[in-house]
Amino acid sequence: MTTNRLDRRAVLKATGATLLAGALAGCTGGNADSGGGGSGGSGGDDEPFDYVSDANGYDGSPTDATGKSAVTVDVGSNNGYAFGPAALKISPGTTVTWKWTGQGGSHNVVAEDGSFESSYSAEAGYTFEHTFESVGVYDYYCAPHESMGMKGVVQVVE
Ligand SMILES: [Cu+2]
Repeated sequence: MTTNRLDRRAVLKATGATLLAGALAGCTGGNADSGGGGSGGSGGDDEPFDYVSDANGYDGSPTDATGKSAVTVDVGSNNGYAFGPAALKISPGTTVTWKWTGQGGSHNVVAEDGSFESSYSAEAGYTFEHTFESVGVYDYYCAPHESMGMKGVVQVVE
């Protein structure tokens, strides 16, 4: 049993190294002088949650809140450096309210595509909201903690 546990840890370590190598490769990949935008774009519909695959608190499946008019996401959940839930599925017209827990210091909420951005706050109870009108996948992160895995995604589906 002890052996199995050690094996599992070894596998996890190896996986982490592979992910890191992939991320570094991705960075240098942008040097290609093809002139055009990346063929991958902002991620296909087939893998809308790729962005949060390494996000803190993401358990592999999004929270389904489709059909609700309002949803709340904790800012600073888990160990303080996570969005809770990290992945959310909603319907068009839903208002998402990010609510600061007060854990983990100063956070903000920044959309990758620039469609929304909050101020910084470290205060419990601080809120920021955005209403998602259009179908799509909206990746976002906390600027000071993005590299630590404080990332989230909202998928808007009909
Ligand atoms: Cu943060």
